[in-house]
Amino acid sequence: MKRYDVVTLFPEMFDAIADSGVTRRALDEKVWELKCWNPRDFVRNVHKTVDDRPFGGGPGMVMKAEPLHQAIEAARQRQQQFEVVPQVIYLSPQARPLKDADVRRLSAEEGLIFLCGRYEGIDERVVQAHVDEEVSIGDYVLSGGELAAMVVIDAMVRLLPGVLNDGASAVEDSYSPARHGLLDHPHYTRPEVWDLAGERSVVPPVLLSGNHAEIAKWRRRMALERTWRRRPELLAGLTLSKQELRWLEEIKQSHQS
Ligand code: 9WO
Repeated sequence: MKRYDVVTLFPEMFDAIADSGVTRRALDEKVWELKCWNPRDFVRNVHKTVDDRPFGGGPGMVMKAEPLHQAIEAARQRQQQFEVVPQVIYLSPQARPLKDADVRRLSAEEGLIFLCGRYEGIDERVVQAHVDEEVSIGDYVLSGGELAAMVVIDAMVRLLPGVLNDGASAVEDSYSPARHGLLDHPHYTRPEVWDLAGERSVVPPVLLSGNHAEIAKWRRRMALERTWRRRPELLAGLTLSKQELRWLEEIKQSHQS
């Protein structure tokens, strides 16, 4: 079982992954566990102050070091019971954005502690003392690290054995865009003909043909076309087959006309 501890002023936010979808089912099946620690619970004074004004002046507030330190230590102690020595991850826009390879690397860890900041950030001495890795989910600022932590946890958990249904996970391994480096192909389901405001909207006939070799080729070609149109820079890192290079030429030709 993977063990994830989260240090956050807003533990209720994590109900979003604990109470819904495949992440919830995987929690029920003890594929992973989640324990939140609120720095506020480690403050002794009556006002439960977890933030203070920044040294040097300026707007906003900074999360105080001691409550964060106490919460991180509590999380470390819990993991130590299971003989896990967890890395501490700080969710921050001041980091290199996460890639699929990072998600796979982190999902291989037995336990992790996620540190979620709020306000203008956390006292830098906590980063120096505890943080092993800073992770960003993209170049934008959020109201706090919580949504980013949930993004990382969701992405890791779905990779764990038994989390996706068997068909899908088997397919994942050979077909995922991350593995083959292409974006996904389009998807269709019933009905074959959908009435959209009086217009007949149909499914590509090849998908109804029952010819699985042709279907696989169509999907691969659509994935290639989408990647070229939307994320052409992804193609640079790939080794394409002769067939795929032929398709790519056709795609470029048809784009010009
Ligand atoms: C910057 C800033 C500048 C001027 C005024 C206020 C400001 N707040 C911040 C800021 O970076 N706040 C962060 C809020 C402090 C750390 C936690 N917060 C956070 C994490 N926002 N966005 C993230 C995040 C994490 C991972 N990937 C993308 C965004």
